[in-house]
Amino acid sequence: MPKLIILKLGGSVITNKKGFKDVKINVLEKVSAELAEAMKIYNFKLIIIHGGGSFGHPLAYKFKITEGFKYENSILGFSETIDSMRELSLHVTHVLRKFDIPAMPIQTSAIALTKKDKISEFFSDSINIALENGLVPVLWGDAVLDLEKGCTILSGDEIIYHLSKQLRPYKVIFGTDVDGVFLDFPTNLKLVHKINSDNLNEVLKAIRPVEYTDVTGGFYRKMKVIVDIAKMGIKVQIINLLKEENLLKSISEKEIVGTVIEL
Ligand code: IP8
Repeated sequence: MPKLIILKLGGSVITNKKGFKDVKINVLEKVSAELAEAMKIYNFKLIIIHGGGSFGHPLAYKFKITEGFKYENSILGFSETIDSMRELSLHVTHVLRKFDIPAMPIQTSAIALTKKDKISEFFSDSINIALENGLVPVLWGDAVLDLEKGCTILSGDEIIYHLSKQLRPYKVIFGTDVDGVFLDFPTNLKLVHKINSDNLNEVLKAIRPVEYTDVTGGFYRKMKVIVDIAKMGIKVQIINLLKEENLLKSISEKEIVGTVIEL
């Protein structure tokens, strides 16, 4: 059985988060080229999850999607946020296909329901069958229906946590625009190459919550999800997608890049 890899394309690496609906096609092309090369050499199955970046977060914030259907413009805002994420995913799958990667977009809001922000239903059969047929399922952080408050935002990281529980991938790669986990953010001189049970607490203490327009919680929250995935015995790696061949090195495991978390 080929190994399953789940790859997160962070919203801040594939879009310009300071803009609005500003996609970085050159980054998508670079990622796709490395993936295509890796797929020629190695035998693995792949699921891609991308974040919201400047297509998701500004709208989620504007319409207060995490508060549910509470305001006059909530329902229209929910609709607009979903469509905006579809626009971004169209860019992603379009570029992947340019590099002959058979991407299949699977709209998260069509297969997932939450209850008080936690996934309560997740129809993953389409993902499994797509994988069996050699497709690369592409999902994304999305505005979803919530059984308690009407709607909320389901982050790409939560989707990855859920899929990791269900599918037990060999590895989860978090593609970001930073080199990994630093002990001295924001100076970023002390990169942690490996996190295990010996240094986990020291690392968690060093990472303070950062504030920016990210409705799903920033880096500290991401780190908690990463630790939860690693605790399942799954290898997690955080890499800088912008650096040449990092993705290829992470897939081939010929050279360690970024931060590897194994608990
Ligand atoms: O960027 C959030 O997904 P994330 C998606 O993975 C939206 O946290 C719509 C803001």
